[in-house]
Amino acid sequence: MPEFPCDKPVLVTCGLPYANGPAHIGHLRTYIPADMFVRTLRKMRQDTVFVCGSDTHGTPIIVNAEEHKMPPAEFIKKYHLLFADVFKKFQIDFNRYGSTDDPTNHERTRSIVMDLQKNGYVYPKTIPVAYCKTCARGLPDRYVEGVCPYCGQNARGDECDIGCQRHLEPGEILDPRCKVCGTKAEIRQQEHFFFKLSSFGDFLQQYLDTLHATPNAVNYAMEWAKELKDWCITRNLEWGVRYPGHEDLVVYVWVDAPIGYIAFTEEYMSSVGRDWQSIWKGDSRIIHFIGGDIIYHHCIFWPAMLKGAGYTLPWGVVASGMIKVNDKKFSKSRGYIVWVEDDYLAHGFHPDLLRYYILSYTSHTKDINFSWKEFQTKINKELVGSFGNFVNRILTFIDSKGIDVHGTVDPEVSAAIKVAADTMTTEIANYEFKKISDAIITLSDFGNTYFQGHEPWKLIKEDPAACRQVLYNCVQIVKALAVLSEPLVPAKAAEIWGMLGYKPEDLANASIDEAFVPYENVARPKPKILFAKLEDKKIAEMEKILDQRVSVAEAKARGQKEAEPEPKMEQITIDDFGRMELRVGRVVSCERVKGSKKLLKSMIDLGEDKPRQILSGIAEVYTPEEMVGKTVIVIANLKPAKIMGIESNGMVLAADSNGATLLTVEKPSEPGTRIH
Ligand code: B3M
Ligand code: ZN
Repeated sequence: MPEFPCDKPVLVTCGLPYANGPAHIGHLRTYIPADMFVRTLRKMRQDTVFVCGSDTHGTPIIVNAEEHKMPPAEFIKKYHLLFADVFKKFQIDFNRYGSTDDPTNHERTRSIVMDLQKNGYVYPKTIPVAYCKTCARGLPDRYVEGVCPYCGQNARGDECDIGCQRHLEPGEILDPRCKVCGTKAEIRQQEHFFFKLSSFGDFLQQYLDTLHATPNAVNYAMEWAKELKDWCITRNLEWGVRYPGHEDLVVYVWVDAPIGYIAFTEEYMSSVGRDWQSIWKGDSRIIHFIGGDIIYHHCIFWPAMLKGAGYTLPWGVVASGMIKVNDKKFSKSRGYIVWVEDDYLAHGFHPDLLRYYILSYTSHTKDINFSWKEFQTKINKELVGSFGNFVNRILTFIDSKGIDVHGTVDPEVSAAIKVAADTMTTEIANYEFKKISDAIITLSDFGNTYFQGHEPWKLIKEDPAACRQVLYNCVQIVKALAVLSEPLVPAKAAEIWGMLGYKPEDLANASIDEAFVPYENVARPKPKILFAKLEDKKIAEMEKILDQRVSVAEAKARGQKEAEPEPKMEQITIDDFGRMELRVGRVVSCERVKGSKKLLKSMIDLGEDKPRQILSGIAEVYTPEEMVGKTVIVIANLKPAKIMGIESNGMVLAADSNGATLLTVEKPSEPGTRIH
């Protein structure tokens, strides 16, 4: 049984962008595929609702609004409108693009919190929270920076964003400092409210088994579901949704943000006279499209919260890979970023080109690299060279030669169209957008070969009837291409529809079957070029902009380093050093730690009766295979520690350059040799 269409309503949502800065192409990595998914389901006559909105609460917003000297309400409005506008330009067509500050969301959030309280899933507890004396305020979440207790990387107060991606609870972060002024944070005791996440372990293990998720999402979540801690759901902030009964607190942003999905559904459904409960309390399929960095929130917190409050659970979670720029990790501060408005649209690039690039680059869960050169090559070869070339060739030929477009469709041509249509209907349920876009280009390649092989420019003189027949088949392929490519490149597909003599705005409502309905000859306007070639000069200009941004960022980073005084080095005595047992070790075996991108688990021979198990955060620099046999230096008398529930007995030393390089000895030494 194919998964779609089904007789239940489908709700598709996209991770909510924080309304705290302009859109960059990293954002589109999630929204464009979700939009293609929705358009395809609708072509399959699946009842589908599509919502999203701005995430307007939490410290990321407040910190930024403060920096811009704007009240948060004004600040979020500005970026909310910007995002809504970008989505419109890219034809990412939400039924509702709301805001988590909408009254509907305040109400829904408070109601869910009260449901959780009523069902016994919330309790108060006094906990240590960070406080900054200099700024005279509490330091929730992103107001505090420090060290991740799990992987040792620099982390934000509520998440280990660079390291292991874990959610961090208030009070968990080590060495907390105030983000605004750098002061070491003071710890104070305060009453907060906790959600009993730990009681959902068995439920989540079972639930994750049935979830229709991309493998990247389930695999991580399965590991995390084994070690659940209760979750602090209140914060001392002014801005946010007031916590019911304790109006001096607001709920944590990761409570009211996903509840936005429900609120936006309510807003849309009531605007069209439908009942939102058919989706959130009834038998439906809720599918969340998210970035690969918010899996924890969507596969752990969110289903537990919905379960606890008695709402329908998500049916699917689709987590995308990331975008790199020039093969470097996307980074605003290092200049590896492409802004949607300023870099892309303002320079006259058509939104559909980027839609195509993102959808066809690689499978949805893998990382995409964006470089202007690759963009140019891909667009020129596939969209200009195959797809656009075919459409324009056919429409220009029939127009200039005055061909009367009548005939029958060859079985060979129907079969080629069917392959593309079938790929679409089967692969959409596997979230394989690239396979679908490839099938569309295969169809235009087929069309080009068909046209070329039948040499209609010769037939027109020798056998006009045969020529007409060939062109009829070609026009049928053009029609099918318009129908099938609408979810991929909606604006360009509508242009084709117009060139075929139909109303462009009608295309979105055409079902997949329309690709097989024989073309009926109607009056057509003069064909226009569908895709123009991207010229070298233009691409070179764009590369220059990016390169300059990176150089400026590098210069800034260098300047900052020079300006920062070297931290004062604390002096120790030889006895202090002597307390440390440094020994030579040899790596006997090594493997990755499941659920962590950073950690390797090594068994290291230290000349003792059995090798020691030691974890190190070097998996991004060393593979397990290359670790085996290496001679390393180990602190042998470090207190054992548990990281991700795995014991580590010692520490392997590495220099902190360029993502870590291991220390070793200059001449061969036996495992266990002491270092003085
Ligand atoms: N606003 C953005 C992020 O962390 C965050 C998503 C909320 S989804 C409910 O990617
Ligand atoms: Zn971490």
